[in-house]
Amino acid sequence: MSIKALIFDVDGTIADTEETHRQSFNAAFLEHGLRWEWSRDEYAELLRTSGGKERIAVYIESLELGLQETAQLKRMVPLIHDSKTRIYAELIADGRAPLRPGIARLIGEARAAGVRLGIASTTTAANISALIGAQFGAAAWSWFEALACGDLVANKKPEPDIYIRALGMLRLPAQGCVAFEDSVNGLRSAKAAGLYTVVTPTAWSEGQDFSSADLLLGSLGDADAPLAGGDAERAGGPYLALDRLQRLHAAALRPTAA
Ligand code: XBP
Ligand code: MG
Repeated sequence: MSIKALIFDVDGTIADTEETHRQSFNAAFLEHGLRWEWSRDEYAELLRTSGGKERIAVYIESLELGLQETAQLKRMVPLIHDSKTRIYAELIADGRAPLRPGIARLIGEARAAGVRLGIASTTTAANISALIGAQFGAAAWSWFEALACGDLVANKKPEPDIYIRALGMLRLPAQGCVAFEDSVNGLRSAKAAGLYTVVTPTAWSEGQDFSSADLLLGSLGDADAPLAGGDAERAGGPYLALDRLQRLHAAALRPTAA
């Protein structure tokens, strides 16, 4: 099998979590006495910045306040983000962000076939732990041999650093791995690290430029959420099975005729 590991992005890919993130940001602002409230449209724009702390900082800059007030607010960012992470983990624990179609199935197929698993995410380990725990159970944490996330790298997506870190943890070359992403930042990060990349956009990322994706699907599909039309054609059926992905990945590795 040419695929040695599957490396999953988290937010938007494993589960559609950004609405819960948005609510958590707004609750944290309130907790810190800030009269900020990010609407869905505003948040969709702010999502172009990877990283919650970086996103808050970009928002503060957009307020165009005086130098002193801007600096004072920026000093609050780590505390605001800690509150936001606590609130998010509490919200996610109640199972409100279900796994996207095909995630549990494909992870099960990979485990049965001895294909290793990794995570490459911008969010924090605490957030990932809350989601994995809520959706798979705490024991699932051990399924993922590589957990590359949050501030482990200075340069977040779309830079390739987080995927390079995950590959290093797995001690695998990019050519032996497949990345799963939902956003253009994530796609660019995975492609820059040299990985075959499957993109399953969400409403938050629809319309972004996914032209460099190796495979673009509405979701990975499942028996109870079958793919149709072009998605089913590209996936080779009502859902993307590991053996089909294996054939697509192997074909992509073959040198194209000159
Ligand atoms: C998506 C992100 C994260 C989340 C918020 O991460 O960019 O910043 O929006 O989580 P992924 P934090 O790479 O998993 O798609 O506030 O913890 O950053
Ligand atoms: Mg994502």
